[in-house]
Amino acid sequence: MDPQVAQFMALVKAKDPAEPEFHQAVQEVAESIIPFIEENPKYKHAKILERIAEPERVLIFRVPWLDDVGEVQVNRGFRIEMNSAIGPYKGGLRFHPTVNLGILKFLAFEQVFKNSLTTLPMGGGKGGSDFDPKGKSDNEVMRFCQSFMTELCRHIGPNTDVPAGDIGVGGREIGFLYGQYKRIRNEFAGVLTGKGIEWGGSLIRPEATGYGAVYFAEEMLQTQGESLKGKTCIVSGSGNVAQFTTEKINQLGGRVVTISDSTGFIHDPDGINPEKLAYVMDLKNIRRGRIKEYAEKYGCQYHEGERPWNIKGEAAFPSATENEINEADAVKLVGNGCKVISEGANMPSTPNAIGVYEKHKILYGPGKAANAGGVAVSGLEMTQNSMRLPWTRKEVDSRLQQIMKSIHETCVKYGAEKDGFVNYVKGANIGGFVKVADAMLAQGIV
Ligand code: NDP
Ligand code: 2IT
Repeated sequence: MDPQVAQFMALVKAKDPAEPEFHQAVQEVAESIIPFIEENPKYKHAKILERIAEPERVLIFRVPWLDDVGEVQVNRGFRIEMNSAIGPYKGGLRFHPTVNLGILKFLAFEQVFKNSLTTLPMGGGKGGSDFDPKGKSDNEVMRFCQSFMTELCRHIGPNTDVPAGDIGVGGREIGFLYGQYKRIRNEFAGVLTGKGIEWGGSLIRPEATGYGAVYFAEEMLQTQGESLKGKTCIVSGSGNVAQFTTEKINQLGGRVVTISDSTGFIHDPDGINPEKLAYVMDLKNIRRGRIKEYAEKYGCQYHEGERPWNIKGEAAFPSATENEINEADAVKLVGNGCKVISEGANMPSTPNAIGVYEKHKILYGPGKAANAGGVAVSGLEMTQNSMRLPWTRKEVDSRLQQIMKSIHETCVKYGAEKDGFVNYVKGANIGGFVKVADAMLAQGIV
């Protein structure tokens, strides 16, 4: 490791030794940014990187609620307000039993750079809870969301901090959270994004992360005169991002042969066509069942406890969770002829997996660039809320495509190497950094 990176990381780790995901996210950025700062000393003297790695504010709170049998349950709620240099804190809420401070800090840190890349005025934040929505009734989820918002509503606002969804937080949860905010504050405000279309939501927001990750893959492939048409695609996850990734790949003439959940993956060599995707959406969003049922319904293979990375395909869209592709998985993907990896999930590839992509010069779009379409359309939802005027599907989709194109251009601008290879990791990190860093310089030591 570069000695300056090692020195910086030693300080970060000494402060919060028990946050490995946060260290991982910070180190990846530091490896790109420290050489850049050496060439641009104004950032060094102002200790911009040191300040960016320290949240502006961290909120941790108790979330008590009553379950259906009348027993008291206690969860922990969090909101990390990471950086507000270029706009109000913005980022999702995650409800999953693995949630802890380190995971949310990694997500909030990534969000700062991602939001900057979108070109829209949004700072970075993230929050959530160790609450597990799986197996809970709608009423239990509602009571939990109401208790969570009863505390969170003191800290957020349309010009302060605007949460949205992430793992375990979709339309149902945003509805319950919004209802409680409105009741307590007596304000119909654009304080959350991912809202229902009847009450201030934006068309295309549910689709945006998946569509954006596919648009980004198309941009990367175009640099080599290729496209997704006719390509076999490996997708992980079967939630919001995986579903709309699959929908857009189908529309562009690709074939998705895998999807997964936390218990295993299905392999359907014929492809998950629109009819089968409608089944997945009903299974996951309405019936809240397991992906295994897909294999039973369509007579294809189900691989219990495995991830899909040993399946042959030319494009991969990890869309489940962090560190879901390790070095051995990356070797398998590359060995099977995978040419492009576009990350719908946040930090799904381990550092060693990224090393494999770089060694083989794979087109690799890291999450903070490739999945920025979700938060970008959240930004467009905020704009429409401010104007009190909704845009058409076509309008939002064309803006999303334009934003993904612009993120790609930024990555090329800062990440193109002498031999023409584009290092999208470096490009996204520096491209995301510059705007935030310049804003921080202008605003003084705050
Ligand atoms: P969902 O809750 O809708 O779906 C998550 C999917 O990933 C489910 O299939 C889930 O399986 C699976 N999964 C979750 N945790 C694990 C785990 N630990 N191991 C294996 N599988 C797991 O979430 P989203 O689709 O919204 O989010 C997916 C990823 O995309 C996350 O990394 C998120 O941070 C990222 N992302 C989301 C955005 C959004 O707008 N929603 C925007 C940008 C990034 P199961 O049902 O069994 O738990
Ligand atoms: O990781 C992410 O970018 C999200 N979960 C979406 C955040 C948002 O504010 O829409």
